[in-house]
Amino acid sequence: MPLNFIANEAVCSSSGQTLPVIDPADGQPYDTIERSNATDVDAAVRAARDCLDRSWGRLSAAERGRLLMKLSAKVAEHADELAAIEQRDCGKPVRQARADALALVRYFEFYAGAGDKLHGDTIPYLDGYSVLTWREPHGVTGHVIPWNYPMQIFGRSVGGALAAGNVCVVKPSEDACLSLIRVAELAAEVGFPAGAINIVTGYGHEVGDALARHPGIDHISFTGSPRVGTLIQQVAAERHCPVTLELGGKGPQIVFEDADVDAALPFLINAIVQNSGQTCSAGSRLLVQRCVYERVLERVGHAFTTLRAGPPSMDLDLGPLIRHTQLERVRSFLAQAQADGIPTVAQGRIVDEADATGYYAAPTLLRDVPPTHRLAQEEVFGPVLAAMSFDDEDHAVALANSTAFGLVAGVWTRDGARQFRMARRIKAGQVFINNYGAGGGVELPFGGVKSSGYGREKGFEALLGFTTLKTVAIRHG
Ligand code: TXE
Repeated sequence: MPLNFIANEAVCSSSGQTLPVIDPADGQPYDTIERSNATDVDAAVRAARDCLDRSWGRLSAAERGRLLMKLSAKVAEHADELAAIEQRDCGKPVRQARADALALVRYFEFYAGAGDKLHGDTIPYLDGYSVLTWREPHGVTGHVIPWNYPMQIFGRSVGGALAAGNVCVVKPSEDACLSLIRVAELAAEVGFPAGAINIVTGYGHEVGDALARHPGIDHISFTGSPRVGTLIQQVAAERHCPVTLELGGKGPQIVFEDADVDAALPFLINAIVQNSGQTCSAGSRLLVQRCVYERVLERVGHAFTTLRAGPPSMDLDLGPLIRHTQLERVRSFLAQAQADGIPTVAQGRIVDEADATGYYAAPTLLRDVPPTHRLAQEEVFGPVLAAMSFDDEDHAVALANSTAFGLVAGVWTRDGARQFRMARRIKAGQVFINNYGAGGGVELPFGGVKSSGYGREKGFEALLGFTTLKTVAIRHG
């Protein structure tokens, strides 16, 4: 029965109500979380502000970094425990859950060493003046986190915010809260002051909305659907609160005729299979040059037939999807494909050991998907790969840029000049050449253009987003 975590204490919600925690592997409830509301958000924001004023805001960047490093080490000690929690809560295969825990370790480590490298400039100005800029924290930052990579997204968002000198109020997804509550407990154990990290659980339209509206929140980081991103942006705009939005994508994986297909294959598969396709940076469109289209589809199709979905504990290629509605969503895309005559090239299988009541989807490769079809335009957020062919570079660029999204793209070609041209012409926040980093790379700035959102997380760039710049002009004498 994990409770909210406010000011380093486990507390019940003011409503006294709870929500069930469902195991995606069998659809059964096995725990509860608090169903919080605006009153609980207010308590968390007050605790955070108090911490900022009395404690966190008085620490040097080096002292904050030391605490983050301790937390990194503590999370590493508890990686198996956290992975086990995440495995059950999100339905992640063992390897994925463990990779997520280790990514969290790495985020805290990275930001522990980064906070004291943030500095401003001195700017030449009029005679008799000294002008300098300071990087200051926003203050109390709000973090609305989804269910697909709770630990990773917490690490990249909260890690950066804390390192930059902010204190945090976190609203995890109602579908995946448990690991983050445990991480907040670990933070308290290593000496984070009360109020530096606060977790308030519950529904988005109750807790998330209250967080976005709260006048004590100075910056909001949101990762989730474009629909909710728009809502948060609107609410935040009313009080001119800055937001960072990461709203998903429709990543193209582009294979030219000179590509090393042997090298590409595992990346092409992993980019859509990782976390059962529930990845914002998933490579969900496969664009292949026409002259090698059949050959590449045959290879990818064969690989798909070997994929297996099953119980997370079996550590197969895929676990279940997060919840029933997500499975329904994937099924509706596949039904539409069938109704519209889009051919299925290959499917993986769901193993017999998988519970019939679990939320399993077989990985599916579709071909000749019309570029304007929903399957080529909308984020399925499941293990469905939409293949289509292109004639030349211009055509590949046009297809790659033809969706509302622009988060991540992959390009496979041996031609060095083309690598650069493609990297320049693709409208996305990240372009991978001869690799595809679905979600990876703590050091690499990450975020989108167009409907994928704005602002950057990960890497040093994220730290800048968690600060505001103050210009100080001193006239001497
Ligand atoms: O997202 P929501 P859902 C995409 C993906 C998926 C679709 C729907 O395509 O199929 O979104 O997923 C909180 N005010 N992504 O419905 O609702 C909510 O509680 C404030 C891509 O799960 O956007 C949760 O904590 N907050 C994505 C978070 O928003 C609100 C990851 C995300 O949930 C709110 C997840 C409100 N009014 C889904 N309503 C990615 N970019 O990785 C909900 N929330």
